[in-house]
Amino acid sequence: MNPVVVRAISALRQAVHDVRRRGLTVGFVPTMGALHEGHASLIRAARKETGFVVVSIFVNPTQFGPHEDLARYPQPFEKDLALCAVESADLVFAPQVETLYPQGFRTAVEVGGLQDVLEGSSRPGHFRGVATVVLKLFHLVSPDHAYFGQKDAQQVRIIQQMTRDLNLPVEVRVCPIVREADGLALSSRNVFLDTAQRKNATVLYRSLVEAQAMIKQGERSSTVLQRMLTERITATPGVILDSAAIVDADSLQPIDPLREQVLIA
Ligand code: PAJ
Repeated sequence: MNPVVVRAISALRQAVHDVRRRGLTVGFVPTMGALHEGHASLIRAARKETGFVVVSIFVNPTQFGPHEDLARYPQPFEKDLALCAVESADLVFAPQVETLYPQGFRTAVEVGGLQDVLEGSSRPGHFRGVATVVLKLFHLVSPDHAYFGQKDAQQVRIIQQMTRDLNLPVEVRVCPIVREADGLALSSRNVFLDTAQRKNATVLYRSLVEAQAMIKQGERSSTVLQRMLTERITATPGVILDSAAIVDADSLQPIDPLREQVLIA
């Protein structure tokens, strides 16, 4: 069955209110559309665990920098709806920009310490935009569970921190990364890659797997691992490395030697 498509806040609130009165739990999958199998896996996880599944499709302008790809971010809305229908989502919330950010909007959520490192250091303001829109969406949808992909590990960490710090009554569920057969993580932006770039992009997965294997064999030096990652990635034609970092999975701070749970980003 096709999901109900809702654009207005009042209609969304009414719909969620109605299903809650029927005793159903609400699962929420926030997205920016251009949906693929990675998003589908989150919708399936929500479908399994909750009685009413809401997917939001909103290309959030506040998380894009001035020189980023906001204007050309893919928006195949009808195709997205078809995927939501196949995965049996109940409601698609697709607001206009002015609905979430009316004239005079001023408030932002900052998750200090976690938002400015790793991807945040090359994309200033990105995670402020993410945290702000996710908080708004949590308030609007008021889900019991919200589903995020481990692919965006820093995003997950920031949302978890925000949820805890602000006592949000939402359980954040983290779902595994869905990859292509050759290891490239599915991403809405992969359509921007030409054939050669698409092939070269697999260096990311290959070098992560190699680092993981080195750790399993006992390597504990972050410096050694980082050197391997940097060499592998910069040696690949057409690839420009922003940063290769090994950080504590909780604080996202560099860690050397490795201990407890680490994140290779
Ligand atoms: P978007 O990039 O559309 O991703 C929506 C969700 O799908 C995120 O939780 C992301 O981690 C997950 N996802 C994307 N590719 C995946 C893959 N290959 N495997 C598993 N999960 C995957 O992330 C955003 O949108 C935005 O920042 C958002 C949270 C919606 C706020 O605007």
